[in-house]
Amino acid sequence: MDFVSVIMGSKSDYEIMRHCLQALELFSIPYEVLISSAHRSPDRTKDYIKQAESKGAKVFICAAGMAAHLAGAVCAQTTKPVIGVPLSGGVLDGLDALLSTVQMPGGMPVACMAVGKAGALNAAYMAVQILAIGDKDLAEKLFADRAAKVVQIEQDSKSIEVRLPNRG
Ligand code: RP5
Repeated sequence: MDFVSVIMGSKSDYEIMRHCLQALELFSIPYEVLISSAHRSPDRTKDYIKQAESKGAKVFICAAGMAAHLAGAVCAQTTKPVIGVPLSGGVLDGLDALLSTVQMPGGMPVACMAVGKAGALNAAYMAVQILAIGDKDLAEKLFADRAAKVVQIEQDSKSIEVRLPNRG
């Protein structure tokens, strides 16, 4: 079965990454989620990638903070798309994780999302968009989600809107 694999470097990352899981659930995307670290459990991370690929993982989402090498370490083990989510938490407040995730060497891509909650959410959307390339029903769900956002913006605006009359 095709699924998305979500890996985070520590249990302390879960509070933010649950937003990613909720978004995958919104689109009824099967996923696996687990904790594995590039630094603290490198063998577990490497072994898992092979297992996940053999089970049908199509996209990997990797979230980590501080010296965030998880997405890069996973990229080294697979040619499936790897989406990185840099998380804040250290004294550099996510800038460390952002640079560690985004600055991959040529030929070894990680799609780096925003730092924190927006990045967690966007990682799920990016994975859904990748899967939707070959899935018309999923693509329709994405269009519907965008249309709902337009309606939401209009409703939110109406609740606070002040507009002056047009001139002339
Ligand atoms: C990273 O170090 C983890 O992804 C986490 O964001 C950060 C701190 O981990 P803990 O010390 O909270 O376990 O590897």
